[in-house]
Amino acid sequence: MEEILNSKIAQEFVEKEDKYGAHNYHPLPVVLDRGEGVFVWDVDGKKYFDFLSAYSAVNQGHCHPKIVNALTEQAQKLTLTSRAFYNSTLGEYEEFITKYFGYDKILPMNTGAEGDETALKLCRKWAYTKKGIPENEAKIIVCDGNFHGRTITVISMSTDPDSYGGFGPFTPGFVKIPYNDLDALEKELEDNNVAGFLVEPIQGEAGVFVPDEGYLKKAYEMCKAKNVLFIADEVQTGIARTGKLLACDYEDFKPDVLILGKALSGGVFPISAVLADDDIMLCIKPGEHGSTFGGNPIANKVAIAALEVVKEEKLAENAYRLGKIFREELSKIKSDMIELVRGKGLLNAIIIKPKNGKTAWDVCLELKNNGLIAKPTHDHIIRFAPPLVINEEQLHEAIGIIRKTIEQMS
Ligand code: IF1
Repeated sequence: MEEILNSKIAQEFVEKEDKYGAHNYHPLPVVLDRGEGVFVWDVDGKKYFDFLSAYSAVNQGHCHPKIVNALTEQAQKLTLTSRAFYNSTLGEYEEFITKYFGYDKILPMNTGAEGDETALKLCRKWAYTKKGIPENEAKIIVCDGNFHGRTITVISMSTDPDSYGGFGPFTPGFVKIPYNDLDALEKELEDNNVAGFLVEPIQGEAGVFVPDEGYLKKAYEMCKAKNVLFIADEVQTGIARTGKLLACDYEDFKPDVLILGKALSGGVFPISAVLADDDIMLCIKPGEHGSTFGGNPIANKVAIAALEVVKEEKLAENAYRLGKIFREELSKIKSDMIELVRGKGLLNAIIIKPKNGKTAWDVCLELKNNGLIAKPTHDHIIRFAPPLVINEEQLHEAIGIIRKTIEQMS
């Protein structure tokens, strides 16, 4: 366990987590206590730029007043009814979000993984009831390097040993192809038992892997030609993160099934959603799927507020404009530690070439000491994803911290 430099207070928090909590994470040695907008403070009162945004769940900024108010108001009225009964907030939310994204219906869930699981079940059900694939023969194509969550079926699709190692046996029915490879997709689509293609528009965990221009639209067209559902996992890339409301919007097509999570709540509550039109969504009949908290009154009100903030504060436009500045400025940093800068909107990453034995982790430790927190994905990539409410002055200050840190270490 890493020492927390010069802080006995923080050390006590770390030791308690270590003693009483599962060791399923290796956090950066910082103990966060408060958040507001683009900033977080640790237990010693030190202020940081948050350049992870809880893996793009806090796009609207920490503790956004409008979203927190929606949470607290509803929490004092009615928190949970289960779906055994109707409630006075669900229809309002369902109408709001389906019109917001342009779909007939939503199936409300809680975590991103549940959103992906729901989409997989929906796709299989559609395959058997509408496409006529023989029962239990449906196949779903996924991409190498994918990340869709941590449940057993979802890791059954994974190609990352850290995600699936030691958790078998795995759910069958998945076909893996290289990401950003239309020839490989075309070949697999020849199989009449293929029901769907599940893909992240940009692979976040893989290190902000942006596919070629036109890849997504062409893949969508190829799926349509073979009566295969295009399922977009926008849990991380959605809700304005990449400079458009959805990353798929860059290529102007509408996924058959859309999966949302994370910033759907602005980071104040676990909320996910699957959206689809009636011919797909109505394949699931009453009693065939659900969850205790799915579509709960707090989530419904929080999600409406979180989505209103995205439009009211023009977060997609801000992410688009500031993302260009961020990549331009980072590309100017003179250091052979930076191999590459890539991303879209305010979902970016730098590929670090280790120097003097220093890795991406060491860079993140130095960034923390200089007032900016981010976390490496894999050993050599640092993802930079600040809240989308960041302004240009704050962005330049943060870039200054990154530049100073990299130059110090080079
Ligand atoms: C962890 C990664 C990011 C996701 C996409 C579904 C989910 C995620 C595209 C599942 C979740 C989180 C999970 C979190 C770290 C983080 C992550 F590094 F794991 F891959 F963001 F890149 N689809 N991603 O990115 O959503 O069930 O977590 O609500 O597991 O450590 P969830």
